[in-house]
Amino acid sequence: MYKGQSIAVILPALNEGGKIGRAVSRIPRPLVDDVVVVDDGSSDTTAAEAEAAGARVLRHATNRGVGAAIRTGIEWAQEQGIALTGIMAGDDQDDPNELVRLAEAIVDGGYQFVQGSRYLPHGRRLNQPLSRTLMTRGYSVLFSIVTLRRITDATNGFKLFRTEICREWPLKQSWLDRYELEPYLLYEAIRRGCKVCEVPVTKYYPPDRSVGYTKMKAYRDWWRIVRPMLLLTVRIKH
Ligand SMILES: Nc1nc2c(ncn2[C@@H]2O[C@H](COP(=O)(O)OP(=O)(O)OP(=O)(O)O)[C@@H](O)[C@H]2O)c(=O)[nH]1
Ligand SMILES: [Mg+2]
Repeated sequence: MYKGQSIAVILPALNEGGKIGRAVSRIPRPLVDDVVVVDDGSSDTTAAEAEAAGARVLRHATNRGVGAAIRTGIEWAQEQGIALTGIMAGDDQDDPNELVRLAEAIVDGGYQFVQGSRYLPHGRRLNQPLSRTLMTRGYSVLFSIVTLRRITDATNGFKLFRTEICREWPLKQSWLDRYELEPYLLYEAIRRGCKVCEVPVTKYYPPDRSVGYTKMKAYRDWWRIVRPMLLLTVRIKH
């Protein structure tokens, strides 16, 4: 709860055993009222670890994709009447203590959708591979051109928004089931004239390169991130 506004944070997770417990337990309470892990058909200890760390776990029996998992979380927050919904990485790459900055921007600053940015002044990225820097920077330039709005970190998964803003948006489309949903949310927030801002946050990558940090497959999943802005801009999708 921040100044009387309830907050739920959704962590989509696929086989994040060894990481999800820490990601959940670092989330500050009582700032956050509900931590919701959406376990998307994991075959490891993700659900048990998340529960033991104090999360509410919503389970998909089989893998449906990160977008489908986030959608499940958003629907849950809408049903519960939660004021502010956040999304964070289930692989422990964000700093939950920075959530308060996002809440301030909404409750004190009057914004409706707040996107975390590792590239704003005071934002940080630790151990980030060069390939990630090139891709996330390049993507954000393209995103800024098509939305006519300067966005420095359009692929950052750390965000907080007023739950109500997307109640009427067509989120249930199956083409949004994987990596498409998150950029879709940002694009729609801008296109529909919501008050959108970025705030500086930190993104962590494991210093040891042998520890996996991503479920993304090159090309296939990058196309999934790119396609919402292209297809919405040329109005092939809505
Ligand atoms: N529920 C669900 N979560 C997924 C799926 N694929 C990935 N995730 C989760 O989404 C979160 C982010 O996924 P990553 O692939 O690491 O992508 P990212 O952290 O946004 O970006 P990078 O680490 O820079 O690649 C993690 O918590 C993953 O477990 C999926 O199919 N279903
Ligand atoms: Mg990751």
